[in-house]
Amino acid sequence: MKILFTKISIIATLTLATANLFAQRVSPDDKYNRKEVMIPMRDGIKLHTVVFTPKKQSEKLPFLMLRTPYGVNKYPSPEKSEYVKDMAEDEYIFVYQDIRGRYLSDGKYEMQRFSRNKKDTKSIDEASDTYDTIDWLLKNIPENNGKAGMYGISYDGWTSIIAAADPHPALKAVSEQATPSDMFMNDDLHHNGAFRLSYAFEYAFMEEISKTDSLYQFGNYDTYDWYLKLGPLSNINKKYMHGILPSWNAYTKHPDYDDYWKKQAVTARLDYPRLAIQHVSGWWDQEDMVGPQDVYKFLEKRDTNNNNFIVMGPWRHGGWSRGEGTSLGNITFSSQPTAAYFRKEIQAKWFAWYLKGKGEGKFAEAISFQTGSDKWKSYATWPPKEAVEKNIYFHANGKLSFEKPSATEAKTFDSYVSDPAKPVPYRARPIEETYGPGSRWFFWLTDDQRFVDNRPDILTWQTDTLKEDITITGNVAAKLYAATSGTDADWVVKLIDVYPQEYKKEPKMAGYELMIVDDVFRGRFRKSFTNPEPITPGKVEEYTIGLHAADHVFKKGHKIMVQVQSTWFPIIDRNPQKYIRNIFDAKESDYQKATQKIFHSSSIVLPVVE
Ligand code: PG9
Repeated sequence: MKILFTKISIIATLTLATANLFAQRVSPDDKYNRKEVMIPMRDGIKLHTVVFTPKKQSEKLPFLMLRTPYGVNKYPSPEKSEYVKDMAEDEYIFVYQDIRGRYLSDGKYEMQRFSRNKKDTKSIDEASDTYDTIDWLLKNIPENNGKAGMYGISYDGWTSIIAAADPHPALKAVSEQATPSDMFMNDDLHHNGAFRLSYAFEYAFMEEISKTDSLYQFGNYDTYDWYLKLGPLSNINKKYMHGILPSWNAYTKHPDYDDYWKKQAVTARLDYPRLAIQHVSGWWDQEDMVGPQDVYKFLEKRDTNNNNFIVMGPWRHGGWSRGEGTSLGNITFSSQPTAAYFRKEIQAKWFAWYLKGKGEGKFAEAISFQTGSDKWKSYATWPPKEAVEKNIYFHANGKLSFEKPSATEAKTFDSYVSDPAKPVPYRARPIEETYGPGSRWFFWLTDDQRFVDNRPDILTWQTDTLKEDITITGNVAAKLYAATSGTDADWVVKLIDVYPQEYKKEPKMAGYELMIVDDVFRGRFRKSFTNPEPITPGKVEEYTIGLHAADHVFKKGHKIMVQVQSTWFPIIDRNPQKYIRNIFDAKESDYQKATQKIFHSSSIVLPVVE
């Protein structure tokens, strides 16, 4: 333990020093002046803030603010940042702030801090810190026009939407991009109650071991191996962390959907869109794909003033912020610069209208880059009403078709043995540390699924070659009829676009198996996420698994494929397959093999647009 603490304190010291080393040097050709200020909050804590104002300013300008746990000294003059350079040309006062307790800000950091008790006037939260910052900026940076906007990706998207939940009156527009919404149901930490082990552990370490980002030193490049050797989850604390990561400790105490998760959810903190809100989501976002769609949906029901918008594109987590966006992993989008288009034509125009009144102010309710056809689309509602639900069924002999199975066939099944000692890797090994050197984490959702084709613990169904295009736009769900010999089970379902075996357009893509939507469901939560229940061995149960939204064309000549499996490691922890009240308390001997049966009455419910 002593050795551990010494190692950790070295990391902490090193990273604090490097935070300053990375401080962006100011260059004489910058178009913006830069100043660093410590802004006092209502409880006296000061937050480190960098303010960029144009050297030549033609009019009073709005603030555009980003609040982050990841350190702000790295940001260059705005015209040199790919993410905001289009907006920098339009001129704004750019504000970057280290949130409380991170990098050069004072105070104590709490990951995704809960909302304060407003009756206690001294209490604080991220919304009050934003409020106090805007108040200070309005009074102390004279070149402003009295308006502020916020934007940011992921944690920075979350700080933006949380500010919108309890906004300063000057806050007029928020573009939340890839915010997590509900960490038990979706996004970084769990999916449908299944725990995202590698992400949760590595992220808690990265953020909580010191004031600046630090990677865990696994000493094993293939973390698949490390996590398998770890054994039961309790070994994280027993062998390595010894209770020093507050978030990890909280995860171990809240294995079900209790108030801890319910209160943390963004939608529990929002009421209606009091200001203009844009939600941005990537179809292959490996961290927070669902968050923006969830928050959009919640606010849309209460959006009487047409203040709520959504943009979805073919991006990984934050993929719209840099590069052209003509490709992702192995997938190309017909030479279309989707990310550059977003930044210039969507993001910049949206803020110009809401913060400066410039432009026409006409924005589609939902903008989506439809994959497969590779076309930008606008929709009056999201999901569009035109889509019709159609079931595609899992038949015997691996056939997938829109034809309903007969009553006799529906009673038959395919089966596999799921062994927690040999879990299916979620991406081809080596599985590098999530944010470690050479990590392929960022693209894994677009990986070719042929890497698991020959495993005996995966079932596959596929259609004949499609004779015409099939377009799906909206939410996809799996309806599984499944039984297990155990008392708990995970069900992973992937909907895959199989490219033709001969693909002259791009030969390296011949036969490629591209996941379009996918997710996991932890069986114990089939009746309630709050009160889990064991599964009766052998009993056929119905599982409805939301696979989330897609806007995709399965092209003529392609095939549609479905895969089902029960492990997805180490992104999802191993289900012991024996019901243990709290899986964080499971012993190694609790992990057992199970025989899984998937009945031919199962299907995927597709939102088909004719
Ligand atoms: N996905 C990261 C995160 C956001 C919010 C909470 C925890 C993790 C991120 O990219 O910021």
